[in-house]
Amino acid sequence: RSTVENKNIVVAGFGKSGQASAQFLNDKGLNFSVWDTRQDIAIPDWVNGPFYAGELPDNFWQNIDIAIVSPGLALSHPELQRAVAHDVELIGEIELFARYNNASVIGITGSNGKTTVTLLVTHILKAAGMDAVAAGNVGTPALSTLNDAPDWVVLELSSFQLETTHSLQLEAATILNISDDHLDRHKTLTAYSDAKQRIYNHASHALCWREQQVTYPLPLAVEVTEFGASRSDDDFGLNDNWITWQGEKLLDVTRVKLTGTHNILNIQAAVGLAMLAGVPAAAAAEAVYSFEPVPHRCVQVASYNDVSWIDDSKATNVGATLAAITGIGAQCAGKLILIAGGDAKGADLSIMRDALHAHVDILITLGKDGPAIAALYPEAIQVETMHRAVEKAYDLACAGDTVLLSPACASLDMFDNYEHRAAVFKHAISEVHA
Ligand code: UMA
Ligand code: ADP
Repeated sequence: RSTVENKNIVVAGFGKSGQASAQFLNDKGLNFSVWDTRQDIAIPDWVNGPFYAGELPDNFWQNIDIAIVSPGLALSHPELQRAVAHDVELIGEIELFARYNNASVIGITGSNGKTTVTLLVTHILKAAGMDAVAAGNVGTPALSTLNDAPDWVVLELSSFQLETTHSLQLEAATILNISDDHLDRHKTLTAYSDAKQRIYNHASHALCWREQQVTYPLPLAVEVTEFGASRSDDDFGLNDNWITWQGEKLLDVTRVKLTGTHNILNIQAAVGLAMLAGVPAAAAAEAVYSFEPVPHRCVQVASYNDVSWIDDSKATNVGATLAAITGIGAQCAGKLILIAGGDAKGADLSIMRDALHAHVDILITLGKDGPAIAALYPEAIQVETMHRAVEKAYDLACAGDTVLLSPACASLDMFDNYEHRAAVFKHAISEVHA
């Protein structure tokens, strides 16, 4: 395995991954410098090496061998292009982890469902008595798992992380699904999907969605297990509210706390990954019943006058919102009132048109790309603030209706992040009801 000893290293980007990388190099007694594009970044005492905030000096890259690049920094950044021209090796925090890790690793990527599946696999492994931790894009940098040396690391991997990962060995890996996301950075769906394909480069086994060819390894050199929400005698299938394994009933969907067809796929993938880690199928299925839904992903947060308020603030792309409106639209007895909008990150929103017409009774839009969503639907109500959106929904909802916040967009045009957006939504509900 190639390591980073005796190299001139720069940590590029000083967010969570950059700080974890710097801490790791510090602990190893290695020299490094740090660069962040933000001028106003706070520099902690423990960083001994040079710290560059904002502009880099001329000829900076001349003596650098490796840059550990944060996922938030685009590889197309002019400074990183300059680095490439100077033959600097660009790797990410995940690649650094891969070069020093001894645990068995499961890798999960996809446009939607990564966090849910990552936490569900970890839950199943732990329930089976295994020493497992969740890390990666889910929030805990992968490098921070090296100290405790667990037997298993369940890694959520974003396309940005995969772009700079080269040698990660995975016992099992999945691309759950692919839909438009992050096109502001990746530019084309092919480039985005190619980044995701990198997860299979050194994987022993792949879990793929039967209905989406792009989730399969290309070339098909890896052993594949398939999942899908339709009848099948092969691998995972769905039959009368039962998830089946090789045609036999395995898991009763009505006993699970997660809702929606998309979560059936997530459960199949998670159970499949856990089985590949050695958990017997029946034990994996049993553990799923006790898994609590992850906040901000299609979770009911209030219920007044028989109106149900659902927080799906983590729906930051069109695929997630389509899953929510088709799943909830099919179940909901009364009207479905959708609150959507924010920053669409360059996605083609028009693919939502048919589903909006089929499942949504009232559409309320807000944010930067609110008008583009409103244009898909006659008589959409456009508002300026979340409070106004909630007020409108409250006035229009009757007993039996559902109000769903599922923005199909990132939150950064109006909020700090999707958790903040959810908090403002919840606060507004309690205010209008008071
Ligand atoms: N930034 C700069 N200049 C820099 C470096 C960063 O402006 O030099 C900005 C970025 O544009 C971004 C922010 O700082 O707005 C944070 O970026 P970062 O690369 O420093 O990110 P980290 O704090 O290291 O967090 C990253 C992941 N963030 C991103 O991919 C943007 C976190 O995923 C992840 O939990 C963490 O590593 C640990 O692995 C977050 C995320 O939003 C949840 N991921 C995207 C998503 O899920 O859609 C991909
Ligand atoms: P990620 O980590 O990939 O963003 P999450 O589990 O955090 O995935 O879910 C993000 C959003 O996607 C939520 O709105 C959730 O309801 C939705 N979602 C989860 N799984 C799927 C899926 N398999 N297909 C479509 N949407 C999904």
